[in-house]
Amino acid sequence: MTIQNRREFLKKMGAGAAALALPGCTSLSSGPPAKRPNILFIMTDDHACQATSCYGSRLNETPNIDRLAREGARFDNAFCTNSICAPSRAVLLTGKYSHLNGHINNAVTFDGSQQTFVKLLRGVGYETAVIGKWHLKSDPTGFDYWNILPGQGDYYNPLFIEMGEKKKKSGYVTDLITDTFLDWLDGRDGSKPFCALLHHKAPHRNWMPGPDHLDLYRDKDLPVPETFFDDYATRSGAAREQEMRIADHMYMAYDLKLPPGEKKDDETGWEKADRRMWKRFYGRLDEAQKKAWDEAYGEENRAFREAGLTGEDLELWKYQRYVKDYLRCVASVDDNIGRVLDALDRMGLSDDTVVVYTSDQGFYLGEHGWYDKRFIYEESLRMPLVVRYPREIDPRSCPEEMVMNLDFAPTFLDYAGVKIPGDMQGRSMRRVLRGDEPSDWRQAVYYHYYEYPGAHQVKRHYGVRTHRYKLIHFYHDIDAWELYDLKEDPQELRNVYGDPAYAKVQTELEAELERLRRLYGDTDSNRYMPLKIRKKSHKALGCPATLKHPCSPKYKGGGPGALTDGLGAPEGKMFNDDYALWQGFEQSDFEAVVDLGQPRKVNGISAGFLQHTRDWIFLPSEVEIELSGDGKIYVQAMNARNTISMKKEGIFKHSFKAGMDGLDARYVKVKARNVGICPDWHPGAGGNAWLFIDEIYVE
Ligand code: SGN
Ligand code: CA
Repeated sequence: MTIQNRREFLKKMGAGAAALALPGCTSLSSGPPAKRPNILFIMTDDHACQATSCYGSRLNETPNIDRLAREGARFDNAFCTNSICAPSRAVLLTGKYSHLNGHINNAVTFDGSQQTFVKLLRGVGYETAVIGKWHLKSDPTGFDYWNILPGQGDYYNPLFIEMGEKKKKSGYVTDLITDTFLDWLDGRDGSKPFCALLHHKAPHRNWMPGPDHLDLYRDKDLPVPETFFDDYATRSGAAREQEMRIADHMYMAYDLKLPPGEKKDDETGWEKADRRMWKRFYGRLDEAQKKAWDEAYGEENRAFREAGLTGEDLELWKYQRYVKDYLRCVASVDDNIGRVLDALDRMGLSDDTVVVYTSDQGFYLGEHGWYDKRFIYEESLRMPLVVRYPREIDPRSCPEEMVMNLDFAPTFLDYAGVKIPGDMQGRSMRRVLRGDEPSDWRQAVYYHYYEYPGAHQVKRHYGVRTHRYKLIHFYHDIDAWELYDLKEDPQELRNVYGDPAYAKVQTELEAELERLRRLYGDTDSNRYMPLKIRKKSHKALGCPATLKHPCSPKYKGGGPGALTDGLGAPEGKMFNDDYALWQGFEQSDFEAVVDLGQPRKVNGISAGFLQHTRDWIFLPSEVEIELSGDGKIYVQAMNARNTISMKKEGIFKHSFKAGMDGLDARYVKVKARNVGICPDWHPGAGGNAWLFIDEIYVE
């Protein structure tokens, strides 16, 4: 009897037969199976369905992920609750939405003391491990073994942190993570079931292909998405004001692998940052790796420089370079999944292991002209999700239910026979996976994204998606609604919010959105709002500041003008708004001249600096203030070495007070020395230290 027949046979027998165990088969009853399965949770970072062949990719082949789908189930309606890395990871561990697990964006630190499914599994005798990308800032808790990349990690010769100990490994990150997992799998004593999180960095930005895939797609062009030249005509301002366009927001070297030319005097801040990042990333390659890299890109780069492309041709060139590199990273992921599946076969573990393949969210591969994620639109909301467990899941099944990353934790607990805690907000997918569709399964998913202001400037929004429609509310410094009919308009090009033809649908969705916000306890919209800051008046308010070294485009805090806009980050709440107010300097010093416009009486000068060492941000080692009447000859007014401990966190001001009468000056120069590299006691020891400055006040 094939599995399919067996299932049908049992169905025909009715509910009573559900507990019947056929000879040689596992019982299909609910509750713990005779043997608790192993759980292998493979997750990549930013892998879109559009780049997975079992999801009908037009771009590439992923034979090993396809194999999992063929031997198990493929979900076509799997969604994340907040389309960004660290929040997605926090959701999967806790089974709770971001507003409850506290991890609303990439800037905060995960509270590792809270309940996770991993801890619960460990409590009932599972051996637990996490290997690869972690990105939650605090050390992993609840794992017998952990070996993670610090932060985002590096593609080549990356640093790992194994149970608190730093180790640099030679090679390519996707291969190395897999090697580490296979070693761990081999070394287990085998008496306990295992739960392993195998989490890849790839194919995250900056999409550096591994040595085995550098030449893939070299001589062919890939199809361009139909929406590549989207003009966002019917959308709200959110789609126009983002900073994630392939055409406009990519670095030529760091992202597009065109080595910077000779240093020019009139380089923009953006170009300088690109040069620095390129040096850092390409600089990690050893000589042999560099040789292979240069051979792979050299000819194409030469041709590009000769061609002098502009306009749409240039945009399309960028698209091809970006997508090919992305897919090369995916190819390595797929090969390595093949290695893992072979190992499970070899070790006789395939039948007793629930293997999940997913990504922390989706990604844009040129759709709407974009890269990155964050929006509730389909490409970034959807995750690839395939699950194989031969004892319970039919080969080639395709459940249509809407599932979420919120459901992982309850699902794994269910497989292990552990009671699902009442405060977990997801639902076990186990019955859905057995083809036994619960009649009360959800008909809508709720979504909430927070990281604004922040990288890529995607506005804060929440929304609801049903099988057919999607309603979105963008808020904070915008108040705009969008409504899409996914059946008539699967590419979401026609916002029908306010269209009388959709009045009824709109009303129903508004009610559903409200219902879900209540259901999940997300009704307090102000809870995670960035602070409204009171503007403080001072003599340099609105005066131009000229920077000697450009700030990092990652933390540009509104640009140099923001140094004198009267808005300073207030103490206490500076961490949960993605440092939007701060200007960051990676390894470089800070030096700015503020022109007061005319000679003025200066009574005091101060500048605010941040120390948040978890994010490698340190106070400057030294601050100097100089004054000048003509902008040529400067006189030192203050020179102070920092005396505050590096282990103390917070905002600290360096100030200088003039005598009773004040001093006459038109130009104020503030210099701050970056500590340079993270000190020895720090997890990032030897890595680039950051200096963060906020307002320069002149009284
Ligand atoms: C980095 C990337 C962004 C990316 C975020 C978040 N910039 O900041 O492009 O959106 O990570 O990604 S980079 O210049 O550093 O590459 S996430 O996967 O961690 O959420
Ligand atoms: Ca991601």
